[in-house]
Amino acid sequence: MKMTFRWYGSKNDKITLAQIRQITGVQGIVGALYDIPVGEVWPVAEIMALKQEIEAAGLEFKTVESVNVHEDIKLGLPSRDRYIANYIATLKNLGQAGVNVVCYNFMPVFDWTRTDLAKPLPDGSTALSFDHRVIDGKDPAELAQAIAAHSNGFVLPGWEPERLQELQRLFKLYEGMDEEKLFANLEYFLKAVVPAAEKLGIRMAIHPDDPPMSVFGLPRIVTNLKNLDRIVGLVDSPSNALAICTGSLGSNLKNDIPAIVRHFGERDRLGFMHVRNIKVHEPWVFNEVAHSSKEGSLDLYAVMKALYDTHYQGPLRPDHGRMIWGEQGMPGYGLYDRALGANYLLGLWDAICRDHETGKAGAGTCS
Ligand SMILES: [Mn+2]
Repeated sequence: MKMTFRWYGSKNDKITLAQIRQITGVQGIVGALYDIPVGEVWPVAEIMALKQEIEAAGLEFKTVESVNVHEDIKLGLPSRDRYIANYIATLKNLGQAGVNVVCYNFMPVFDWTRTDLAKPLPDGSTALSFDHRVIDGKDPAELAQAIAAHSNGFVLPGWEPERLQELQRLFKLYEGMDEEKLFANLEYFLKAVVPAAEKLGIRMAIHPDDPPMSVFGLPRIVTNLKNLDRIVGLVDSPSNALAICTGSLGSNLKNDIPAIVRHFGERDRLGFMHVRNIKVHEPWVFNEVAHSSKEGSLDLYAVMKALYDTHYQGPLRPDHGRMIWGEQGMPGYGLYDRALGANYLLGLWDAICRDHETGKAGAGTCS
């Protein structure tokens, strides 16, 4: 397991690489080019510049999150072939820079969805939260306004004001789209992209839908063990891998996260791990919490032990954190709580690895 930290680049992120370098145990940056429109090729010079900037700070750059999938690919429109060719060109450029994990998602229209970006917790911190009752009966534009009212000017990815005007057009295009059609479009994409990724030594890692449920009537398929199994079966290659996000999948308590990690770890289909905790109050009512297992509904020790037992050696990041100590910044992506989260997970890992040295942890891999 390699501890990594997501960074939005010197133009967009007020957290610096120098600060991240001082989080004990963090080895790598999870980065992306944020200024390239979805569907366009990432220029190799810009990728190299990002890599050099990260490496100059004493960190590695091997994991990209995300190369987003153009909506036409998810919709299965004839124009998808051009966007798939661009996607493969981007993978080639990333491969040249030594990137070996590319995270992506396949959620129609929206990326992750929350109904409150700054829900106050009892300790005075704030966290992202979701309550299906806020969404029920609302259209996306109404919800976007409601969220923007208490989000310090931040918007959810995919909910940018200029994009909301496009929503009507997109929703119209998705009319008649069901899970089976979306699966078929994912299959078409993977059959084109995975062989190219395999040649480049890149693992494609699909992120679960967040939350793993249909929102606004749009289908979602990256939701549970059965569907994840189906996805890795669409193309039989270690480059057709998963980014298991404990907080995304875990918001449905029917998903047994340590068992899911074990299942795909044993099959060598884990490409990337997002490890964080959430507190589920009732179905589809949850908020994010500190990483500690005692704080939430998920057993993160069991997750880390499953990674050890299945010899996971890929990247892992603490994913979202709360906003604590008065920090102002991008919801979910402050410095302090993610740093605490990384070190909580590293503490669990160190304890497992101490047992490994004395033979008490059973067979597993600690590197
Ligand atoms: Mn995640």
